[in-house]
Amino acid sequence: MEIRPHKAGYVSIIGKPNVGKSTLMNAMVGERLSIITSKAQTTRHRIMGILSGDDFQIIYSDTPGIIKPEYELHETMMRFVTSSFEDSDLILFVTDLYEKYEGEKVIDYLKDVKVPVILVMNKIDLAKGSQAEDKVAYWRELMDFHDVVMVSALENIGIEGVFEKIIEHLPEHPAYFPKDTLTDKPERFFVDEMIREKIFKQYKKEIPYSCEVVTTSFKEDEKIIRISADIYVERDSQKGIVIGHKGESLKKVGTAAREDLEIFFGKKIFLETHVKVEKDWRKKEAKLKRFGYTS
Ligand code: GDP
Ligand code: MG
Ligand code: K
Repeated sequence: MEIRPHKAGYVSIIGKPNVGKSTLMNAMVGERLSIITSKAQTTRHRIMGILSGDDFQIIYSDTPGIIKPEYELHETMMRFVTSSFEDSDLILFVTDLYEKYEGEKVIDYLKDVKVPVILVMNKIDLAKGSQAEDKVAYWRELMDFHDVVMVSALENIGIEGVFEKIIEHLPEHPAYFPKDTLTDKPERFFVDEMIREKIFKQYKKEIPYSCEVVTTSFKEDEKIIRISADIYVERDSQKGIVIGHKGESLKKVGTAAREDLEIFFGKKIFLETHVKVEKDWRKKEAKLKRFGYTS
């Protein structure tokens, strides 16, 4: 048997809101690791899903999408998008049947990046006639992509093909993370994301973007799962808003999250949330700690 060299790298999933980036990442990683909601741009952070095998490790990041600078631009978000271009080893540029023909703007960014870019045409389950092929032809006119794949992230069509292309274009490199990194505590990761999703539904404007959720305890008994989570905000004023009058806003978030978690885990959930005010670096440290990277 041929021995393949170990490959590893960071794969950025980019594209406009609602083209299906989160759905695609989840289809590839096989777990619901990032927020999927019809509300655009809920992903502030680089959310990583890590997929490891004997001879590969793919580290996915799900970005907030390419946003026009004049449209609802949060400077930090744009910086984040750009930095994820620069950090990655491979870019999956996701588009769908419905993205308007104005690709030139995106291509300006993509032409400058030095890593391979794979075009992923998503939602082919909805394609009529040669719609998907026509769209692909349009994009290929604009840029010479390293590869093109047509998929339906929702219907799980073509996902294996994306995976093969990723492996093909990834650099030879040892694993970046221990191979059991996310299989270690996927439940906590999932709880974080679920609470974050409810925060996005509950609060307006910048509040969701200032929140970070860290599940601090997850104890599963035969009949009930007891979960504690900290919600970090940056300022006292935000803490007040998150908690709400007589705690009602936070209660709504907790109830909505609990209901979905009960469906997901198929068990009764006891969910406790605490709101904490911490500076940015503290939140990052808390995240890292949870994955065991700092002492
Ligand atoms: P993102 O904003 O790019 O992360 O997009 P999402 O993954 O949140 O998906 C946006 C919407 O498109 C959701 O309602 C998904 O269910 C839907 N969607 C994603 N992929 C597909 C697909 O392959 N086919 C269809 N029909 N819908 C999809
Ligand atoms: Mg998304
Ligand atoms: K997302």
